[in-house]
Amino acid sequence: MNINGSEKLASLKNKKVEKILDEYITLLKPASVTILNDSEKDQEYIKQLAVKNNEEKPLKMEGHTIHYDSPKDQGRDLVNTRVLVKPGVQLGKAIKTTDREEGLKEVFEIMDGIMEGKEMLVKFYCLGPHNSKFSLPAMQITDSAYVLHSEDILYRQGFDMFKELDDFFLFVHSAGKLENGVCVDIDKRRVYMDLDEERVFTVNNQYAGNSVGLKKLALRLAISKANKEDWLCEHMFLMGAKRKGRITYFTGAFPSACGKTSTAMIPGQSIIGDDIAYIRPDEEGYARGVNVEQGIFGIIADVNPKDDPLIYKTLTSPREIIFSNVLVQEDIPYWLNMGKDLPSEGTNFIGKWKKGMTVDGKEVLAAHKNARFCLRISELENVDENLHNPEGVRIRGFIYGGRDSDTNPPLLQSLSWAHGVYIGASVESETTAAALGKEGVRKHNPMSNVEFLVVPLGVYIENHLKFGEGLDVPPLIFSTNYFLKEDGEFLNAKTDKKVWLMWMEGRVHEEFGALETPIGFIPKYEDLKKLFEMVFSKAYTKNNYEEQFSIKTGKLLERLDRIEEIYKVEEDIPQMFHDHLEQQRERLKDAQKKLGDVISPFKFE
Ligand code: OXD
Ligand code: MN
Repeated sequence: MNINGSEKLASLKNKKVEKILDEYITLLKPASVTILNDSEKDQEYIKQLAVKNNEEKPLKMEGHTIHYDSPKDQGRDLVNTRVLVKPGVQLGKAIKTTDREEGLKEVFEIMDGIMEGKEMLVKFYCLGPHNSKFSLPAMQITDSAYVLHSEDILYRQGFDMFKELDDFFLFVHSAGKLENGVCVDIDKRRVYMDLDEERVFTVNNQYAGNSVGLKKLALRLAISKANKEDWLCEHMFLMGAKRKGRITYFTGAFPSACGKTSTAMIPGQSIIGDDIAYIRPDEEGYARGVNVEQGIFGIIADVNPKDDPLIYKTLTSPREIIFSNVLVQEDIPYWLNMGKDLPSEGTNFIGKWKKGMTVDGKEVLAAHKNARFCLRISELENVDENLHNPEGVRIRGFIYGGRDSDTNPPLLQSLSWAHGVYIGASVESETTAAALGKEGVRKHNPMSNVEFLVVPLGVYIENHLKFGEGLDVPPLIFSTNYFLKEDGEFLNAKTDKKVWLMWMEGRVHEEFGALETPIGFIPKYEDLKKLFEMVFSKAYTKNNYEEQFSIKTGKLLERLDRIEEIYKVEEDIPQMFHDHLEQQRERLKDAQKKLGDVISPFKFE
């Protein structure tokens, strides 16, 4: 077999890498193999290959390209993504598993010869900043230049880390058969995680949530590792909140498409990451975190000059960006709710598109709701100076967001770390387009991480409890809900999240008081009034406050029952979790009896 770049391989002197290559060359049977290092030249090679292979097409603006996924591969595959487990291993109801031996046999059969006639690409990356206790090395094998181009944007290069190293994550991917640069054998799509060997096999897909090893696949391997080693690997953004000339770092876990990227991008603040954080204790007893990534694979729908001015500006100027599954006309990309009229025809993920077109009786929108952009965080004006700091940053607050139209108030602070873990473990969200399946269904999503959990929920919750208890200054825990409605209308403007963030920042520095309710602390009216005035020069009325922050005991009790039902069938949930649930129920029932079903926040003064 002719290996391009064999001298690079030799320079690594890595027996394990060489063995892996032999093994997968034999299995995948590529026509050629190319080993890539961190050089500009190799990155340029990949960019050009993605275009040559038709997986990307250049757009009008310099550096912009468009990639399309199959109409059936527009989100993460929840059915065929599985953890391989040995006989007798139980991971609980939330996690899809397959017997390890059977799964390996199946996926190796699908992968046998899948790269015939194709070029196998091999590259090395670093999850987390370089030279840091957070760094985890990862090796990627793929036949998709789009996957490697995405990884070159989203992750730090890691070739040098592999010199004689034998502990790393491995991702083996093939897009399978392509037509017009798009993979076609979707019915044979598989994403199988082999935790024992810290490797993932993913095949017959291109949507980055399924194909890009270092993203959601590495997230799962790292969750397994973190839970064995007592640190946290979370589906969280990491950002700096700026107030009074200081900067305070927050992480936030939101289910997909629930305002996570736009929270991380709140104007006037700084961003470290929008999706995945590793968090470890530091010597002074604080939590420290890093962004695992260095780029954003963000949802592009709704990015418009009014709601997300910074991202919009970045997306509409020349720089390296991969757009996916948007509408293109005359080499210009268009997406849903971008703040201007869209053309009535063009090309999108189904091919040639015209307004009003239907497929299987359903109208096809101009662009997919889960269409994405992929760019480096360093391209953003609000990039935080600590993006690559090997020490990470001190995290003072965790934010858990959900998507809930009728129950939770927009903002809440937990009564304690353990109560915060209970809040995080009870996140519910109405489903969106980021995962395949029906939209708008209320789903339990603990720490917004449920789709990536590979350890039993009980172990995961226990690890959170222990993590906070081990800190001298644990992060405060908050929850937000941007989606509260009354008579079908949202009760908050999209931009209100900036006020919530300023309040959380003030709470960290003990500058605002709060009202204690049965479900946690809520802001005082006067503080919000001042913040709305200061941040937006906007009047915030008592009526606004009352509508948004009333405690709906009946609905909250119903929600609590739903959560209890779910946890009843999970094994080994820490007693402390059940205690918090029971205490919250008692507090709610008490308040309901004394103050009524829907309680004005002013009653808690
Ligand atoms: C993502 C997701 O793409 O969570 O970040 O789906
Ligand atoms: Mn995500």
